[in-house]
Parts: sequence; C-alpha cells; structure tokens
Amino acid sequence: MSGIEALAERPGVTTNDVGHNGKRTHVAPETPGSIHEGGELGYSLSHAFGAVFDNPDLIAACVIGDGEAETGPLATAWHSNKFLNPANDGAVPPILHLNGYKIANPTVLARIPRAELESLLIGYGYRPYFVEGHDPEPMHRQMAATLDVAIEEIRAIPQAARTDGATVADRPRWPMIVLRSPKGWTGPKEVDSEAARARQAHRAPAIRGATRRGHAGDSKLEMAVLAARQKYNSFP
Ligand SMILES: Cc1ncc(C[n+]2csc(CCOP(=O)(O)OP(=O)(O)O)c2C)c(N)n1
Ligand SMILES: [Mg+2]
Repeated sequence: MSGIEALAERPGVTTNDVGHNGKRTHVAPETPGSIHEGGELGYSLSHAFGAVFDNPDLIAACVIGDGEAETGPLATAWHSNKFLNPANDGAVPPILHLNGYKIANPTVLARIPRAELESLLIGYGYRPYFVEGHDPEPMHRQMAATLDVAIEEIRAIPQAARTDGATVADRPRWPMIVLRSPKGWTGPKEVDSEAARARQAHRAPAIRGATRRGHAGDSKLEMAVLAARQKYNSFP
C-alpha cells in the first residue's frame, strides 16, 4: 500500500481528500504523527520540541552532536523555541555536544571562538551554559550542577508566564548547555595493539571476541569496558 493510500485509509480521510481541496498530505493537525528514521542526522531537536508541545510537565533534554548541528534541519530547529508557549508547553534544554568531530572530521561549532559560539546561541534565543573539560569526575559534577541551574530556570519560566500574565511578546530566554568533551571520551584507548584513536570513535561497538579484523579475544578491551561501567554505575 502506498503512503497516500495508507493515508486515505485513516478515518475521516477519503482518497479524494488526499492532496486535494486544501487537505494537507504531510504532517498536520488532521494528519498527525511523524516518523524518525534512525540513522538520519538532523531531527533530534525538532522531535524534542514536538514532544513537549501541549505537554506542560515534560522536560525533554536533547543531546545534539556537533556534526548533527551542521545539518540543515538541525540548524533551523534552534528556532523551535519561538513556537513554545511556556504556559501550555513543556521545555527543551538543548545540550550541544562539542567533541570536535563528525566521525573523524572537524566540526565548525567546535572550532569557532567560544565568544562567537556564545553570541550565535544567544542570537538563537538561548542562555548558554558551558561545561568543558576532560577529567570525568569533575565534569560529572559540573554537568550535574549546571543541569540543576537549568532545571530551576526552566521551572521558573512557566510559573512567571502563568502568574504574571506574560504574553508571547515576552519570549523567555531558555537555558541550554554546551558540553565540550574529548571525542571517544572514556572509551577504550587500545584495540588490538594499535591505538583506538579515540577521536575517531563513533558509536562503533567494541565487538567481543575474535572478529573479521582479527581481534584475538580482546580480553584487555573487555576488562577496560567492564571497569569503566562499574566505575560510572557507582558514581554518586
Ligand atoms: C543526514 C545525514 N548525513 C550524513 C550522515 C552520515 N553520518 C553519520 S554520523 C555522522 C557524523 C555525526 O557527527 P556528530 O553528531 O558530531 O557525532 P559523533 O561523530 O561526534 O559521534 C555523519 C556525517 C547521516 N547519518 N545523516
Ligand atoms: Mg561530534
């Protein structure tokens, strides 16, 4: 069944309606829903905003890769904050993750001066907080403290909107976080006898046991992954 035929199967929609007489064939109030095809970059932020519209108690934190941030859909989705009504909608704190690379190639937002990046994000209507470093424990603490600040700010915005009678013209400045951490951070540094080239790590599973590339059991790798898991699972 084609997409259009499937649409016409929906209650209240006839084949004549599809694409005719002003009826919309794409996502719209009368044809709701969206499909996020896993693997295609660009839609994290717009989906996070979609999740919180008309969902006033929801906070959808959205981690955005610096590579994903270079896609057209993501670059425009920053402006979704213009459609957020604090009185009726939830909130999205975007977390822009600068690890410097898209797979193994350098990214623009990780390389422009910090002041320029800050101005860009302020220009998009956010209040950016920066969490930067490479030492895991202080970074976890810094991130937790920054999230606390962001959540407090987020909670205060709808309260003000509801109690003080703010209008759309008084659009609030929502908090967001810029997280700058090393590429491949906390991943295994060695696979086989060669360096794992942490900056090239990209969601590649560290495969257990022998592989077609000739890993011989990788017991060292498994130990490193297990140790890292135990360490971070027990982090207070
Ligand atoms: C629209 C689109 N273009 C290209 C790709 C191929 N691709 C997969 S991941 C990636 C880089 C993503 O970079 P980033 O968001 O920084 O993630 P990281 O590599 O740091 O994990 C690219 C270009 C894709 N999946 N979707
Ligand atoms: Mg990246």
